[in-house]
Amino acid sequence: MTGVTLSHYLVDKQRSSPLITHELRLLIENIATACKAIGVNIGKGAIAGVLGHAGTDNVQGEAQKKLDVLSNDILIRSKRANGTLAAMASEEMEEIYHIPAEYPRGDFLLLFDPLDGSSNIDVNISVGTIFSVLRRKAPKVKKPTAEDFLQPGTQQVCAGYAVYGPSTLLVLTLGDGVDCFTLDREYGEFMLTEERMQVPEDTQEFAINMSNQRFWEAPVQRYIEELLMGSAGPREKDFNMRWVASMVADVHRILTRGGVFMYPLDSKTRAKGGKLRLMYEANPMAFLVEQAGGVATTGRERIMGLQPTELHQRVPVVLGSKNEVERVTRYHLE
Ligand code: P6P
Repeated sequence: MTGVTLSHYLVDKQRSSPLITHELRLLIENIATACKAIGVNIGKGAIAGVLGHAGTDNVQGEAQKKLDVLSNDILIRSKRANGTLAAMASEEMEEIYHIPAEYPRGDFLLLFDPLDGSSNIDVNISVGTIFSVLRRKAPKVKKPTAEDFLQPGTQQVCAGYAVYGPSTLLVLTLGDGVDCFTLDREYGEFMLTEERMQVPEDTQEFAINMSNQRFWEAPVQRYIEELLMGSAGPREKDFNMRWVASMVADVHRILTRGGVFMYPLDSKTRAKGGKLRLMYEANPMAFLVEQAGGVATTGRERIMGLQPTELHQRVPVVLGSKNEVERVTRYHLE
């Protein structure tokens, strides 16, 4: 086996940056191990009897898939004893998860969407795990509360995702660029396969759920209409559309070849503040996209600058190629 493993990469990072402590390195390796286990279960699919609904709903009121619950359990069980975390929060759990008294507590707060895009699971389309790491601000002696998690995205010390597709990839930022690892299934190691991913500033590819068109606000109507007019319209070039309905898959495509991803505020989601969740979808993805030279806004303001008000709050998301996201944001502000 030649190449740089995730562990080797993290040791090098720790050597060059005091910000990467032993605990953070341990946490990231732990997350990677959990993602490997999630990937194994996804890969087995029907054979392991893990497809279909769990028969329960999550805090969002969405029907949970068996793999949603299983992925959440894997992440919780694999992290609670490693001494790096003060607490955890998940899309699948209403309340934060406190580290049981028998285990040591650490200074980090871990947030995750254990299986994003799980509606695609039963039709064998790529899904992913999204995670975000914050440093706890309150003194260690105090029992963690949900308020400890309510920090702006700029406070993230690490963010990333695993995408379970033709390959299982782990894409990671520690605040110094975005690097990609491919799982070598033979050795069970994540191998460094792409360094310093960059989002091209321009693109001819957009991602949005067009079935919501009649609910969009005027700036989004205008922007998409111009794209659809192609070379005959004001943009004077043709555009292509992709919508996987799995944010991890769409964002990975954008980190790889550019594009603009939009889940904007619309009349259907306005009352809830949007569709996607700030703490464990929008913020980690915004961190990755910005670290790769892209831009991530709500359509009106920088996502990572938002002061969260509740753990499961939702926000509109417009992210990807700088010049396109800035154009969408400009239309909103005109
Ligand atoms: P829609 C998946 O449920 C998710 O949270 C994101 O991964 C994805 O981008 C979006 O929702 C898809 O939403 O309305 O197209 O099903």
